[in-house]
Amino acid sequence: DEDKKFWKEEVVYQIYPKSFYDSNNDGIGDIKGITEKLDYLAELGVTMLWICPIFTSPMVDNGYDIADYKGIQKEFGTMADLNELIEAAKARGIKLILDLVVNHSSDEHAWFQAALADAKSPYRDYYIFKSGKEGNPPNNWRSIFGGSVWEPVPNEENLYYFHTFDKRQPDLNWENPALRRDIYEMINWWLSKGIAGFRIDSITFIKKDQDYSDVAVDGSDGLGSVKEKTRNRPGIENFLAELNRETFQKYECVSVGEAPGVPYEQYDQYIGSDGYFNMIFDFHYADVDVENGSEWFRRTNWQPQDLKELLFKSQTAIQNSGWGANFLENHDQPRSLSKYITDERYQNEIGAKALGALFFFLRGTPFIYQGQEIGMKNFQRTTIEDFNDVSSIDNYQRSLLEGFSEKEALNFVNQRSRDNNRTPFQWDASDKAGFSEATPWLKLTGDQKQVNAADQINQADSILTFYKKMIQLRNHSIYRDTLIYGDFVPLETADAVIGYERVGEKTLQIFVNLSNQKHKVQASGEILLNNYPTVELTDGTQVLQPYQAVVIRKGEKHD
Ligand code: TEU
Ligand code: CA
Repeated sequence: DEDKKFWKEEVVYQIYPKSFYDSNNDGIGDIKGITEKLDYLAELGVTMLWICPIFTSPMVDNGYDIADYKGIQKEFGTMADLNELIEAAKARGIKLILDLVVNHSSDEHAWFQAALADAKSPYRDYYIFKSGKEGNPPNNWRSIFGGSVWEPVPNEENLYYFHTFDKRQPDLNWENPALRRDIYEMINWWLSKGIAGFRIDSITFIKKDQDYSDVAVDGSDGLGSVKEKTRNRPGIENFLAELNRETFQKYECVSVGEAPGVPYEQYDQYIGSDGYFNMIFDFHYADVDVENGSEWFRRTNWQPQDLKELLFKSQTAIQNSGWGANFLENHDQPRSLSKYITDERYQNEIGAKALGALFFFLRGTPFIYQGQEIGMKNFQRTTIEDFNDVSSIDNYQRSLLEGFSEKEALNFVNQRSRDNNRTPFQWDASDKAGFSEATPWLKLTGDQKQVNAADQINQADSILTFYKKMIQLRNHSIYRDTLIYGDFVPLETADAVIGYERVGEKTLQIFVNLSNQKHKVQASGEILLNNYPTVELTDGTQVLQPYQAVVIRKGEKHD
């Protein structure tokens, strides 16, 4: 069948290597640490790992600032360690995808160093340099991590270089064919090494409007968002089509685009049969709690039905065009339990399983972020000093600049900080949570006595066991074909209940009550998964308890 693809059948697990497992007790997670935990991952049932950047880097943005695309960052290990991981994973039927960060490099990359050292170097055109205007930067664009996108070039009069993210992440100049050739060569080098593919970082930012003209000011810093002029801009189609043609298309691999800012009308171009990528992440629903994904103080008062509408819109659009990458969490998002379960009393097994069922059975490839499967939560920090993430520090400062108090600013950052999801994985209840014997690079949440993998492994009703059951149901049961390839059909329910069907050879129904009130739903049939011990049954009507989630085989119960 034309539509069958290996990457549709995977269950992906995302690893933030710095925080997964520390094999040599220096307080920093590493590649050997992943290899040591492969049995845990195989037991869970995941079939593919996405590992965040492990390449040589000064770690300003924890590896999203790459100084050498073909080197391994020393605290993560060596190329031999990576080869060993690839082999050991393969032996367990687990594939590996790596993170491809090609919108920008580190300022320590040899290309950028050569560009700075000599105005006549061919590498100058690998980056974006421009002259200032009357002693000011070339324009008023605000970088995503705060401040101007323009950084003065040392020792050169009135010259600036461009960065969409941090000033230590200079953007690569995709207008230059020589740069593009070098990037493709590097990608093919990795794909030839036997990795299964890539998650492609910030890829919608590679085309900049060439007029470099000012945007409307939208903050007290006198700047306006860079996104307007650099995210999914006209002309990007040529770069993305060429990237696909010169690299991914030549391999039996998977390409997962991080593609914020693409309207649904353009999903055909991105994920259609000749699309640039096999699948992309859709952020429309993930940003339900904030107006603007990178300015956390612009919060919304979202309700479950808002999430439902966004999710249904997303699923419908993706179904019309191609395939999607489904997620609740990643290394840029807060913990889903803290974000989506608004009644704190249910930020527990009940809430975690409800969210699991909600996202895991959507049409698309599910991505589980490390710690999600044991119900890890946000960590409230009491001082800005305890944050590591560059964008958290920027959002704190911008909140102050916009007139919020220190307390409010800290609140915003605590709610949305990327450090929420970057705390070390909680392997057990011990002092250092079994992550390391040393003090971890980022503070532990401290709740490892309540939330840890060791306690959940042998517990029949744990969150971890529920995740195992979900994976079993999707990939190893008689419902496999329906859950992977079946259609997505939204159901009419009470506002606070999200209900949908997967319709294939069989029909399954998923109902999730996202409120602390009871709600009735029209459903009958065999219950395959349930986050409560029981369910009230009354003639085709089920009463869902607060945050109850059920997966039902539609129809009469039969053996
Ligand atoms: O993120 C891209 C991106 O658009 C981010 O601005 C995202 O919206 C933001 O982090 C939310 O606060 C990718 C990576 O996932 C992120 O970790 C990197 O910092 C960023 O690119 C730069 O490489
Ligand atoms: Ca280590």
